[in-house]
Amino acid sequence: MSIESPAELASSGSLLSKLFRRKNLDKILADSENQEHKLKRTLTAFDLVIFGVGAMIGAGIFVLTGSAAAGSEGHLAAGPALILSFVLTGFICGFCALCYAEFAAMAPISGSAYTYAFSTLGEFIAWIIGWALVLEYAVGNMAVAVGWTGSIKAFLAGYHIHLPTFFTSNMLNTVNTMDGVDTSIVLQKIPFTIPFTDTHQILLIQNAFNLPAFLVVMAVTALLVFGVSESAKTAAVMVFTKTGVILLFIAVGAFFLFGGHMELLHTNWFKEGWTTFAPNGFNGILTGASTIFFAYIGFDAVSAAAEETKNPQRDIPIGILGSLAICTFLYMLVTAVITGVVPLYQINKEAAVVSAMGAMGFEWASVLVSIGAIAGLTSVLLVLQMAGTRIFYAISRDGLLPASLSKIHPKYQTPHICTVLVGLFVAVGAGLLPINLLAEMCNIGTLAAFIVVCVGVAILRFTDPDRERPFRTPMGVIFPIIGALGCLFVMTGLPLFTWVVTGSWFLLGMVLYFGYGFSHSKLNNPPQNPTLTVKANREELPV
Ligand code: ALA
Repeated sequence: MSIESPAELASSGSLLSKLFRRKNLDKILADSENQEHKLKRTLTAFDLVIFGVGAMIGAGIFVLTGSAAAGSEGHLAAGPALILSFVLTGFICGFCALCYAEFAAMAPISGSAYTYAFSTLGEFIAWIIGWALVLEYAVGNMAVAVGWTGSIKAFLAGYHIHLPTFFTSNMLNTVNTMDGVDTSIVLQKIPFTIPFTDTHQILLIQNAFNLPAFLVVMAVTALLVFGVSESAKTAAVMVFTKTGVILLFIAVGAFFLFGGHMELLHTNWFKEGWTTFAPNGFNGILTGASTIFFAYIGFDAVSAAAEETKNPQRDIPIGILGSLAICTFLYMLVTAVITGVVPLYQINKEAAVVSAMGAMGFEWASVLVSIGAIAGLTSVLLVLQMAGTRIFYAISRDGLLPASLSKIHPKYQTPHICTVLVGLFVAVGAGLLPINLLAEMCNIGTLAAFIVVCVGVAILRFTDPDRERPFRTPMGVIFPIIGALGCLFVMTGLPLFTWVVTGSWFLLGMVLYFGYGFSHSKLNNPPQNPTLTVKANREELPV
């Protein structure tokens, strides 16, 4: 593989060569081994599976399953065939997971897709992917926080406590005029049709702010500023709680469905056949797949722990593929229970799992499931928020964002400035924007990152064939290509409106890169004395 040194790059000068300047993979690996505060290798394969499950089970399954199965503004209902959407997305993610596993085992370093892209496809693509990952982690977390409020509301509703809409709803909402709108809460109605979506949609500005979502994000931010090990312990407890309630939900559902309550079912789709099972055929399944893709987001975060893993070459592939397999299986069963026990039109789009439990008449279990959902969403908030700040940190360390973002707090040893900034951004977004738009924007960002990882793995097979690959995606470059095409395919199921909003995000990214990153990149300013600068650059996180 021909890798240019920073000095060569700086002197080569042309715009194109600067845009595609690459970091040397061997140098990144050597730096990570030699750094003063080397990360401790303590994690096992089991820990990584827990980590992956912790990052995945959240708003996707607890909340979005509802709107994906029953349909929402501009989205076709998948119906019970949402089970197949999970299989489809699970397979596509599986191909991408193999690529992540190959990359992470080959280069067990932090920074995930951003770092992989920097060493294979060059700085410009790495920046785009870094920017896409911010979309994945920060905007994804806004969606999770909105889902968190939904779960709190469902929990309190169990005790007949109903919180006022003006501080539990988002300021911006897309609603379908066909659904009837509660005009009492609408202060300003923008009477225009959102272009590109169905003609009955309107965008509303309500006199509302999602305060619980805002507060929970700020609490998570504080936890992350004060210490990562505390956050990890908190997340582990929450992972066990949420997995436990998911298993409880499936067990109660199986008892309900097969234990003599079949006559109670409203949507007995396994008796009535395909039209009830898949009300909108394949289109519904595809739309469902693009929405619930959100539920799979997080397995890639396992690769971020590569530098802290005892035997990364073996354990990272197990962690990524194991957590993906477990979640796919659980998601299919949960969807079967929800759509088996609740009629499509009655599925609660704010808290699908919790209210399905209530529909089965097990009040005590319903309370437990709400607690599990709240714990589950909180752990996702923690993991994604941490991953998001680490990406910002890595980008700023490379000079593409201001250096102050990678400053470490002297006492808490965490990147406090970028943690607080990301926290504020996420908290305000969670207070203002609707969950579906947020989740779909997050999906586009993640799908883009997945595509780059697949393409990167394929490219490296040709440009660097002799590098040791402790884990190899089988069948040459076929799986990476299928993974990349699969992601493109899922992307096509997302509404055009989401594309336009996401496009604006990337435009902002371009402005930042050409306005700042391009000229401040560390590769642009190669060290005069490399030894000294490597030391200066070692402002690494001790986590
Ligand atoms: N997969 C995570 C969730 O569903 C992001 O909340």
